[in-house]
Amino acid sequence: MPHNLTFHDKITTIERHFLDEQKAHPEATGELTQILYDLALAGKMIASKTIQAGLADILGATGSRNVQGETVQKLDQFADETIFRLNDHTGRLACMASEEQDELIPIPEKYPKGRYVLLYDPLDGSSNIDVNVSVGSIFAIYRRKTPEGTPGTLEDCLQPGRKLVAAGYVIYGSSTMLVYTTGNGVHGFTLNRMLGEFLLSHPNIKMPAKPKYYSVNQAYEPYWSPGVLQYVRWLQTGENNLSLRYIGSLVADFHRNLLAGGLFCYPADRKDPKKPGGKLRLLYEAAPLAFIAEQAGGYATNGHSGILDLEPTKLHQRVPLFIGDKKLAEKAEEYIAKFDK
Ligand code: P6P
Repeated sequence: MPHNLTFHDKITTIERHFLDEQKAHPEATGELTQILYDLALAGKMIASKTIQAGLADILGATGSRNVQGETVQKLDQFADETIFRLNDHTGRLACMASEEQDELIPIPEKYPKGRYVLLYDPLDGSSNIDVNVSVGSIFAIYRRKTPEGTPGTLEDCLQPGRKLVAAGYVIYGSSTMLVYTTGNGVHGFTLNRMLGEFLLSHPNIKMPAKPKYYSVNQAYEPYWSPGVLQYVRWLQTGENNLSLRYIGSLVADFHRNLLAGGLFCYPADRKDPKKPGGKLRLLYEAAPLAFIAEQAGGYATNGHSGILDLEPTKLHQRVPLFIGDKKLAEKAEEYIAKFDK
């Protein structure tokens, strides 16, 4: 039986869930609901391609033409274009930003500009696809700050996570799931491929009180600060009784820790001088996942302060990330404050 569902529970589609949630906000225009619905549709479209990824070699490698004569795209390019094309013409967005695009993505001149801003990582961990490891899409939605009807600007994108109106991810794994929050709890939906419907399978997700895992790339140990090293050593003690699980795919690691209880960290390291602040991105990776983590009873920090309180300055800025179990994440701030002068 799926997680915490019993036989007689009603069947709720994601559309029905979005509409029920919208009822709780009488002032809602339905625009945010529609954006979420379009992102669920994007998830279905990307899922349909990820399950064929392994066949690219047979059906045609990236950039070549497959047996149907279609040009085979890199999956992350396909995911990026799918999310853009589902949202560029709807009149619900002022602008977008994607991990795949260096600059802010304007809404084409011919289309109306809306009240929201969508930031997304279309396919995080795409290098894992070739070895059949779960990957995911991550999205963050803000209300615009600049005047309605005008093209969105960087100011609309560079907002702290506290201002998020919605955040979520789609994980393409043994099953396809969409997990999201609008600040009223975290809810998970599993894709029924036969119906093409996301069905509510994980209502009101809360991180278990007793965490089971910690996730970090131990190979970077020689490049960590003293505080991070002491913190990870503490995670490994019998006091925490944790197992190490590290998939190397952020959404997969985060999702496992969300459901089973655990702490994921990608600390700053001295390994790559170009990435002194860790590898992961603030706007469309750390902040949306931090919103979900906090709504599920967890916490996310850069080792000094809450991820959701950080004021972004650049679209693709990186940030050290300790996210998941609240007590374990808070401890990272203690160790770094104590050992990193
Ligand atoms: P490393 C995947 O490339 C990714 O961006 C995240 O999904 C993942 O958590 C991280 O990088 C893994 O990085 O340096 O441990 O291989």
